[in-house]
Amino acid sequence: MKRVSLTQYLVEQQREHGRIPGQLRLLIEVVARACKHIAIAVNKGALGDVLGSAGSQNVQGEIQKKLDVISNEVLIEANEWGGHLAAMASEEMDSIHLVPNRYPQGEYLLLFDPLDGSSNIDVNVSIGTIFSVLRKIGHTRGVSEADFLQPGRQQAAAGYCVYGPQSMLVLTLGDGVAAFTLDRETGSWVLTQAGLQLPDETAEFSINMSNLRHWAPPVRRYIDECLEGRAGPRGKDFNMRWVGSMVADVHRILSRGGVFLYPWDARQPDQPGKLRLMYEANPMAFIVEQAGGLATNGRERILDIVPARLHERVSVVLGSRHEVLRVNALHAEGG
Ligand code: AHM
Ligand code: MG
Repeated sequence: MKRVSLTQYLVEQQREHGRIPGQLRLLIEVVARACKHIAIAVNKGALGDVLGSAGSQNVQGEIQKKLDVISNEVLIEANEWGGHLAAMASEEMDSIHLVPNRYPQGEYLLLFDPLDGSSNIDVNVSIGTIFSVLRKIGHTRGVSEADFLQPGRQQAAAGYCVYGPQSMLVLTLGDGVAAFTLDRETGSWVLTQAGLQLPDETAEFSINMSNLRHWAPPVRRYIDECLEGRAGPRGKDFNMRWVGSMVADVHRILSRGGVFLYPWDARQPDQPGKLRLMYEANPMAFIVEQAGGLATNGRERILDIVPARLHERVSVVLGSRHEVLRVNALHAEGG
């Protein structure tokens, strides 16, 4: 079988469809290379002294793991000098990171969750990196946080890497979804699936059931209906999976269908949810929609939300169409 590398895929996309500007192509290649370095660090585990806590806290008050900090540094260093970026923002940094003056400034803004699924790092369960790419609007040299506050539908690209039994890169440039597997011997990302589509119908949901008593009525009702199985209103038995790494849960859903929920809950009533709009929800929503699925906060499309803040949180319901529509309908009825 002819092997198509990520580089070749991007060159062909650019040549055939004229879709990928040179800076965007470079950006994707640089992010993919950084993810390869993160994958290597993840694989070393205790042998590379990368497990455990870094002894610091991030802007959301969460304890940072060593791999959170290492992955953030790898992404920043890789992306600073190429001339493709104006600035970066990360779940692990309080404010935006400008490209230093000594480098040329590019047209794009890069946002990332450098190491998603932090609670799974030390237990050898799949974790990942999530990224989102926006265009900088306006041509002045200065960049501010306000430049980042664009709705997710304006993303130029989005992707994630999952560091699991295989390391995989899943990417959208706004025209479908492609998946690449890291060939550890050659160090190259090889195209292993193009035109990923998730099934409309599913019988598998993904939610942290331990929070059941804190959910709002529409979410409770949706899960109750699933749990009632064949005898209930849905007329079929559902299975459940919850890895606790969004990348791994979303990757499973892209691979075989399903619905993922991280809804608002009463533990933090003032927060719209746990997951972050700009680093987690938007890129995953873009990928899922490009694969034929839906992504909402129960009421509105995630990609239409206009962010007010960089570290804004959001409720997330995404995956196979029919399930997301059912959750939305229950919200519209008020549960
Ligand atoms: P992180 O970016 O700090 O790892 O947090 C996000 C993660 C998601 O990957 C996952 O879906 C969720 O948090 C799991 O949360 P919980 O432990 O509450 O089930
Ligand atoms: Mg995360």
